[in-house]
Amino acid sequence: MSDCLFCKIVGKQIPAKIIYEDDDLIAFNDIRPAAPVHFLVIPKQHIDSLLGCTEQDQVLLGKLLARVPHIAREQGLQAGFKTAINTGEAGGQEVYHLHLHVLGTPEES
Ligand code: DGP
Repeated sequence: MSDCLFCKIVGKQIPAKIIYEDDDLIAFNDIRPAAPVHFLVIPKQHIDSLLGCTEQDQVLLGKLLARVPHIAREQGLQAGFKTAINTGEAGGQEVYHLHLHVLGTPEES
C-alpha cells in the first residue's frame, strides 16, 4: 500500500530503528516508547488490522507471534514483557498496518 506508513518502513522509504527482519516480518522501535524497550513487530505483507484476518493468515500470524520471544530476548527482555495489538477504532488503533506492541524493561546486567 503506497500510502501506508509501515509499508514505507518495510520499503525503507522512511527511517526506523529496525531490530529484526526476515522474509516475512520486520520489527522496529516505536517512535513514542511507553516503556524502556518498546518495539513493534509487523508482517511485511500489508494487513490493515486484526479485524481483517482470516484462517488464510494463520501461518503468518503464527510466525509473527512465535518470533516475539527471540526478538525480545535480543532486546534484554529475558524475564518477560507485555504485548498488545490495538484493533480498529474502538481498540485505539492509529496505524492501519497490523502490528504487535512489545513492551518491557531489560534485566540489569
Ligand atoms: P497503534 O496503532 O495505536 O497500535 O499505535 C501505533 C504506534 O506506532 C504508536 O505507538 C506510535 C508508532 N508509530 C507511529 N508512527 C511511527 C513512525 O513513523 N515510526 C515508528 N517507529 N513508530 C511509529
